[in-house]
Amino acid sequence: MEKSLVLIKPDAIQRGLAGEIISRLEKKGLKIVAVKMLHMDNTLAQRHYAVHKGKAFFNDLVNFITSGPVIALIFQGKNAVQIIRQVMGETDPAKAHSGTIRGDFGIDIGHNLIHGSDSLENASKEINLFFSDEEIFNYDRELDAWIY
Ligand code: IDP
Ligand code: MG
Repeated sequence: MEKSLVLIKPDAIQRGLAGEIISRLEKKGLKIVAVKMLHMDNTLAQRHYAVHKGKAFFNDLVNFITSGPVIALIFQGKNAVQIIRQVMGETDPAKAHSGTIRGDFGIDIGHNLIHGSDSLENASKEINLFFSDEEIFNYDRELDAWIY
C-alpha cells in the first residue's frame, strides 16, 4: 500500500478549492491518513523543492509556496502516487486535461493548486519533511479488504 504527500497550495486555499480538491482524492478511493494546515517557511520550501534549485522559476516557486498557508495531507492507497498524479493532471494547467484538478481549475503553471509526490521514493522523503510518525494514522476501512 503506497502513501503519497499532497499539498493544497496557497492559491487553492485563497480560491476556496481545498474541499473540492480533497474531495476528489477521497472520492477516488484514497484514504486520508494525515492532515495539517501550516505556513511553510523558507527552509521547508527549499528542502521540499530542492530538486528544482537552480532553475529559473525556483525563487518564484519558493516565494509562492511560502506566501500563505497550505494544507498538507498524506493519502494512502493502491498505486496512490500514480493515481494522485492522474487526478491532479499535468503540471501546466494549459496542458492538463479537463476532468483533472489542474485542467478544471487552473490557468497558470506557477499557480497550479496542488502538489503530489512524483515517485514512491520522493513520497517517502516528502512525508518525512512534513509529518512525524505520531501524526500518521493507521486505521481500517471495510472496503480496504477489497483492493485498497
Ligand atoms: P509538479 O508539481 O507537477 O510535480 P514540477 O516539475 O515538480 O511539477 O514543478 C514543481 C512546481 O514548480 C510546479 O507545480 C509549478 O508550480 C512550478 N513550475 C514548474 N515548472 C515551471 C515553469 O516552467 N514556470 C513556472 N513554474 C513552474
Ligand atoms: Mg514535482
